[in-house]
Amino acid sequence: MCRCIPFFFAVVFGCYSFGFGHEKPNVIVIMVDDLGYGDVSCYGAHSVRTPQIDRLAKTGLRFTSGYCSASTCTPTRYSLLTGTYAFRKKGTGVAPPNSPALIQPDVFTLPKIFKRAGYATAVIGKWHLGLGGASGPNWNGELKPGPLDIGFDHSLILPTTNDRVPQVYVNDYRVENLDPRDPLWVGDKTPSEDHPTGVTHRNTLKMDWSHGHNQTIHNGIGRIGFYTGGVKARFRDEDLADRWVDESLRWIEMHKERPFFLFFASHDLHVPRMVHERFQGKSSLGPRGDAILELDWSVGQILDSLEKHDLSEKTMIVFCSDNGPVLDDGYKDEAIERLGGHKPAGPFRGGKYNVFEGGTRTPFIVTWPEHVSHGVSEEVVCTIDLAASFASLLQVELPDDSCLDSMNVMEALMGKTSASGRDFLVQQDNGASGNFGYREGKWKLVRHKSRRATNVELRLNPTEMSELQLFDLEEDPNESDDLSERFPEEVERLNKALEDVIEAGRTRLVTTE
Ligand code: NG6
Ligand code: CA
Repeated sequence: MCRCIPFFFAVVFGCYSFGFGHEKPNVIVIMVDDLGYGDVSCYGAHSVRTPQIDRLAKTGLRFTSGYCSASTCTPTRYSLLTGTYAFRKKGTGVAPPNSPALIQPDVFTLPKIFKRAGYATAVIGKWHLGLGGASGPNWNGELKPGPLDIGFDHSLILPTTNDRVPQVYVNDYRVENLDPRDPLWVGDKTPSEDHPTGVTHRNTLKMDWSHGHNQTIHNGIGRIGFYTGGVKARFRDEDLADRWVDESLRWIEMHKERPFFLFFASHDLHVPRMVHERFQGKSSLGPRGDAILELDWSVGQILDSLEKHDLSEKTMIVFCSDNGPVLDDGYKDEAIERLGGHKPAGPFRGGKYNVFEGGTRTPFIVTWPEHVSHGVSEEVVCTIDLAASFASLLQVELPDDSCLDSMNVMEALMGKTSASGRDFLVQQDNGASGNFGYREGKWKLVRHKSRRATNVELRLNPTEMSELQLFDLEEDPNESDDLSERFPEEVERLNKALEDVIEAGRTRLVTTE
């Protein structure tokens, strides 16, 4: 990794391009929900096997320093699609059920890059980036703006999360199967005193809650938020993975003759981990492990369909997670009790919600037979970089005022021997805390403005933190030996570099020819 060039002095010369000695590849980004670095067997898991994800690793490049940009869902997805750090835009923390669209139609996005290059584009799975104008989603009408207004030709989405109301699919602009005689109402206050909730009807639940998740009940599970109506439109949690796969296979087949970009956003392993009956009880880890098996199956289905249509050689796949692992995330699903020796974050400390490595360092695999090297890469790459990297691959010029923090790491993603990944990396949590991780080479600055962090030992109780800590990731990947007192000048330098990134408003430099 090239470590010595501070970003503000670096000069970017034009776009890297492969000169199109190949056809434009189809691109599938598989972004998993809450999957940890150590949750798949090709990254060291033994308690659960993931043969299909391993199949990706065998035919592609497995990154050991692949990151998502935040340790919760909404900010990672925001920065994946916009190429801009979520901390630069207020209100991009975990989006509530009635969140308006967080990415406006005038923003230049990852799917728009593909559209400019002539691709068909779709998002299938979890969205969690809000829908509708400033007053929020019009659940009974057109859910606009939404994915179709920021570059996707087609969307079949879970609007927020499977634990947030409503449990419906949004197909393009509308709630699917919504009967106008039974309108959908969604709110954050109970609609009536006798509305059954996870508190009043706790004894009827098929999966009990441990914290939160005790408002409207659907499918025997208490949720975050309240809703009524839309009964015909509601899904069964058990069927979500099948639906994402069916829709993806259908869409891939429909577009097999032209380049396509599919954002496959699995809801697995997010709570409630209510997998299809055929996966229930199939892992030793309880529902969380079963969800890993369901995810692995989903990946296998996509790979099989590419093979069936003779598309494997023509398709580049990026596999990653949206944030690190969490065990009990609000339901009593035995994730802690049945953990045994399984290490969801692999060798790293922390997970979802915090800025230790476990929060954002994720499984990250890139495949494109004959173009991407096979093996393991230690280069630092991040989901926020996909925008500039694919723009470069496809020779699409990025408007100067777009994708403000996306770096072109396409050569590193392809495993070119001389290629470097990022010189520096910013890790954020949900956004409002002022907590950041900042990695430069082996050094990692951990800044806790809030003086506390949660889920540090994969338990949700808050842990007190000193404001600035320094770790040597080569010697101490687990971030357990704080070196800040020994190397105060490094702390100062890195903290200043982090401040500069925040203050500068952007880190992608305007291209100079
Ligand atoms: C939290 C939820 C958690 C999960 C998370 C978002 C509670 C107590 N916890 O507020 O269960 O939904 O938000 O997860 O409600 S994410 O992966 O979409 O970011
Ligand atoms: Ca997530």
